[in-house]
Amino acid sequence: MSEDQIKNLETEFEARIARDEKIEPKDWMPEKYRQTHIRQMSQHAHSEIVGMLPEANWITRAPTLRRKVALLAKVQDEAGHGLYLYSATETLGISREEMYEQLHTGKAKYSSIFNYPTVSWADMGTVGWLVDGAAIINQVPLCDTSFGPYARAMIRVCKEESFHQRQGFEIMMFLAKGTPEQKEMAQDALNRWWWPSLMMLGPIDAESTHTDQSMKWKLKRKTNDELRQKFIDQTVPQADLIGLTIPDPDLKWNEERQSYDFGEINWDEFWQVVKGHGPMNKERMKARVGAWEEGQWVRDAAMAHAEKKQERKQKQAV
Ligand code: BYC
Repeated sequence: MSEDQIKNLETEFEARIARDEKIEPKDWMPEKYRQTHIRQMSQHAHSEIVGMLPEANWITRAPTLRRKVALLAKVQDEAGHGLYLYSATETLGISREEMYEQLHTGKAKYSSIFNYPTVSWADMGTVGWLVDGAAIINQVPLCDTSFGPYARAMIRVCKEESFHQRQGFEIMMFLAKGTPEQKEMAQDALNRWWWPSLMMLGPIDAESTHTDQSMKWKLKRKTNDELRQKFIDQTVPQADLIGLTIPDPDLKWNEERQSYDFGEINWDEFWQVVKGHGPMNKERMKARVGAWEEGQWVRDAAMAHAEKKQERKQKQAV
């Protein structure tokens, strides 16, 4: 293709983005657009899959049958989100094996938040309330992202996440109005998960390497700082409602901005976790790599069965 032809394609592509048209897998797209979508979407898929682990930790110890059923269903939903997202990413020309390999070798990231341990039942409340809560704030704008398969996957994912957020909040509400020990457990979980939940929305805009270009391509519809502020403004009244205290002495309503001012986030901790030095990074990777290796016989069996089926079909045809 000549340079002029590529320029024309680029101009037409930018015009389609400006008209808010969806870009579909077989449409022409700049290579960087394709690559940055593979990066973000596969990391999103990995987060859903690794994100099953902290909650799976409590399925056998859920306090009632109702809680166990709800938690099981939630963890299954997360698996479904991961599978949608892997499929959507495959439409960009990368195989699932390659994506897994990138995760297992540390080339691809997954959300920092899943490198923290879930040490009490109340953590099931904070994961649903805060982690799914932050995820919804991040993902609702993604329903309007420019790449069709990603936008469509997000619509269903958001509906399910919103249910997850409510089930987490309900756990917290219940504990907060329970015995003093239960309330203390809820407060302790909030103290541990608050700051990592703010970090989950990504580095401050000034340090975010991808935001500018991703906003231009309408991959991202809001910046990391905008999303973080929205999450804080939405969540503080919820904590007030159930009588829990956000662990930030600098948190204060700003009348002029009609938003909360908040304290300093420990970005050093965030980067340490992203670089693999969080409390649970090693364990999370061990679990995922182990699942991949132990599942080899299932993949082999499925392939052998498919080959036999194909052979039989060919024999019948002659
Ligand atoms: N953790 O330029 P930036 C769920 C990386 S799961 C680790 O701002 P971007 C759930 C970033 O990748 C939902 N790394 O990046 C599941 C980049 O490094 P690379 C998870 C992070 O992409 C189970 C570098 O830092 N949601 O809900 O413009 C149970 C610079 O950052 C993080 C998604 O995945 C992080 N937190 O913006 C319960 C949403 N933040 O790639 C719940 C989709 C940043 O250059 N993703 N980095 O090596 C996004 O919206 C965006 O990718 C982000 C980051 C806002 C996360």
